[in-house]
Amino acid sequence: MNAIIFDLDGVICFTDHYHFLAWKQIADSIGVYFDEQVNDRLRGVSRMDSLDIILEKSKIEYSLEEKRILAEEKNKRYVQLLNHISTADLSDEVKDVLQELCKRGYKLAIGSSSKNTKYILKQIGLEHYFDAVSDGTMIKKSKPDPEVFLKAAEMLQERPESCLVVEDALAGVEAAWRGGFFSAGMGEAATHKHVTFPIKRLSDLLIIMKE
Ligand code: GL1
Ligand code: MG
Repeated sequence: MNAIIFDLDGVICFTDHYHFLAWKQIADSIGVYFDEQVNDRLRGVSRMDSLDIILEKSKIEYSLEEKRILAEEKNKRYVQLLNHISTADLSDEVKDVLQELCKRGYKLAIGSSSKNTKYILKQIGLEHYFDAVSDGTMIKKSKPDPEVFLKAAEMLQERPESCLVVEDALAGVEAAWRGGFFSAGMGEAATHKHVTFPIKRLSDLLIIMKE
């Protein structure tokens, strides 16, 4: 393998809770039940697809325009929460693993469904760190479709079979598998039947990826 493509939310940084808080405020405002279990299904899924999952529990049908307004409102709240993150939110483990993999000669990329990817990378001080950043602003279909990872591989000028995708979401491992990538899955993603390497923590990558 020549390259590693990292998911962002839940792998490089812990923005998951902010997504949860922002979606929870929206769900509460329209009286729709929302909890951590529903939130787990949103991992790796685009903003509009996430909203559709939340609205499964709604008794009311929302028009496309109403949904656009709700999604925009969620994003406004999420971005407000993101204002509080900084380089202090980049863990030592993530920093050390990225540095070591870079030293070992691997190309490093981001493959995230989030349209806020560039902003988050800037906030945590990784704006110029990756060889490629493929995100929600560049794709038509979010995970479990492999588009975001295929785009990253293309930017890196690598074939999928030369890349490892690192994920915390089932939809992310599914996308990696569909695209012909190897995958390392942590948390729930470690349980996917097609995950190549189930891992406990990010530093396990240093065992998998040779020096
Ligand atoms: C979107 C969704 C989130 C989450 C991320 C992927 O982020 O809204 O719920 O699934 O994609 O990690 P964003 O709103 O930042 O584009
Ligand atoms: Mg994730």
